[in-house]
Amino acid sequence: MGGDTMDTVEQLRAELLAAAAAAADLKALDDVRVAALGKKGRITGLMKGLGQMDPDARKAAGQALNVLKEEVAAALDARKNALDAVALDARLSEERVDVTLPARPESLGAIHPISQTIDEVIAIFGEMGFTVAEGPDIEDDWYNFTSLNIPREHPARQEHDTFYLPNETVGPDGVPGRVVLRTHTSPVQIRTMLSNKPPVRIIVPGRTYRCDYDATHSPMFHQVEGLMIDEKTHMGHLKGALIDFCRAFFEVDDLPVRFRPSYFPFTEPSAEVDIGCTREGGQFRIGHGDDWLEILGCGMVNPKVLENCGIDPAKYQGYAFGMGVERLAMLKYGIPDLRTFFESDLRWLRHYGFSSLDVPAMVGGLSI
Ligand code: 2NM
Repeated sequence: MGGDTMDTVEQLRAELLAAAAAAADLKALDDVRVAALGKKGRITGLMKGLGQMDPDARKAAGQALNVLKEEVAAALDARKNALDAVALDARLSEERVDVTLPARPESLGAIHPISQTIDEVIAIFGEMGFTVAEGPDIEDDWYNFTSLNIPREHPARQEHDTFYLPNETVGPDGVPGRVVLRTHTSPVQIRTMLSNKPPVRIIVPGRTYRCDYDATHSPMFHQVEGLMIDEKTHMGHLKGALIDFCRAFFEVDDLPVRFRPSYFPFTEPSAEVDIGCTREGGQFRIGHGDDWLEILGCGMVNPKVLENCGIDPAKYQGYAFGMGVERLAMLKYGIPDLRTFFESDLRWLRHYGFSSLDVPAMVGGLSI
């Protein structure tokens, strides 16, 4: 029996190692394992037979079977590792993703021209050292009107121009007033002056609200306003910054810019800024010609406004300006109708929208 067992072990070794190496998949490999080492497996069966042997033969056969068992287990392990590696390779190549490819079947989503225009204005003034400030859309009468030297009788305060809310508050001046949807972003400048010492250099983009709706007015629209305050700030700084802005925004180096005297309660003196254009029928071309297009308002901050914000007008002066974002976007991007900005028409958005990768920056020109 001893010699028989040894022959059997040799034969079984050759057979099982070949079967393990040939197993084509994990299921076949497991069948080999069960057939060799399972409860009714062939090695297990031989081991069960050891009990019937005489002691010497049992020792030799037992050792041989243990070695065989180890060898077969090792061969099964090795084959399993090889099959696992092949399966992993197959899965990795099947699930391969090239993250550098553009989204397919087409890129979805676009930056709204209002957002694009605001980002462009921020990029230009950012280069000049302005930082962005924001504030609430719902304001108190004092921040929206009183602090800005807008008198009680001023038409802007009238019911039909301003969205008044039912609530009442008492302003820092102790006078009760209504809560409003801000009619300009200027209350953010007021809040910034109240909580920061000069120098102040901020740009304030945001939604604004006026009770007005026709082809050129939307009840919600966007403004960007700016404020610069320091000890020796003067009208020359205002002119330089705004001329540079106009030329950068419209990307015309020699764009004609003119300052026309005007009036705002919050600035003194005040001006409106026109840029050169030619009118061809209903259309116009910005940059050349003998016609003018108004694009922003500005002025030196009224000393009364500085005083209202705790800033000494004998020590500090400042300039401020404001512009309508929809108007800027319409002029720059040839959008003919204001109302289309807010219709959420997908065809319009795809046509006038911008790539999210096309981030406005002054380096390399504003638009690429
Ligand atoms: C404009 C035109 C002129 C302006 C003034 C101020 C403040 F708060 F400093 F007084 N902020 N914005 C201003 C001045 C706004 O928009 C057409």
